Amino acid sequence: MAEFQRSNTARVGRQNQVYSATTGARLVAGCVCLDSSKERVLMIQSSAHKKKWVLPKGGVEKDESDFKMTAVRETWEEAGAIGDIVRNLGVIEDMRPPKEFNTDIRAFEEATDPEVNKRPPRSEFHFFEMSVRSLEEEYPERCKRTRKWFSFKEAKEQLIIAKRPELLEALTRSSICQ
Ligand code: 5FA
Repeated sequence: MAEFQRSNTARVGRQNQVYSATTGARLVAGCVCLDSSKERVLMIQSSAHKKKWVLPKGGVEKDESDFKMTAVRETWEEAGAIGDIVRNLGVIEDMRPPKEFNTDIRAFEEATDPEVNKRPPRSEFHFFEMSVRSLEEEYPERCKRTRKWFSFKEAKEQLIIAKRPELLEALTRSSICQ
């Protein structure tokens, strides 16, 4: 990949968001950022829910040619982290029922009609493992949220509290010491 051009500003809005041509899922990419000892992962506060800690990630935009590019950009914008992508952690789908079904999610889950159960994913997450080389002090979202290192156990607890199974799956697929 060509050297990433780090911007001073974060991209905002959904007007350039890319969706899967086959399922309509929102395409998202991000990084599991590990320190050199692989004992700690870098997390950021969710901007929508400040008490929740999540992994840096965000939507693929129209001018981006691969998921890795998006993952590296989002990690820079949201966490100010620079490093090497050392592993592709694969795809994780967000299979939560669509919002219209939140009145009776169990009925939806238990539906016997195979057409009902074939619901498309809402989002498709493409995660990469980054070995962090440096954390910059100046980065686009430094005033929007904070970042913090967590052990595997602490990160797992936070992702369970935040109800983010897709992010916990990405963390578990990484080579963090458990
Ligand atoms: N979201 C919430 N829970 C989810 C789950 N279990 N599975 C999949 N998606 C889930 O919120 C970001 C988005 O994640 C929201 O649209 C929410 O519906 C969805 P967040 O992860 O709490 O992070 P954030 O509030 O910091 O969000 P942003 O960084 O502003 O937005 P994005 O992560 O979408 O990135 P982008 O705007 O830079 O493209």
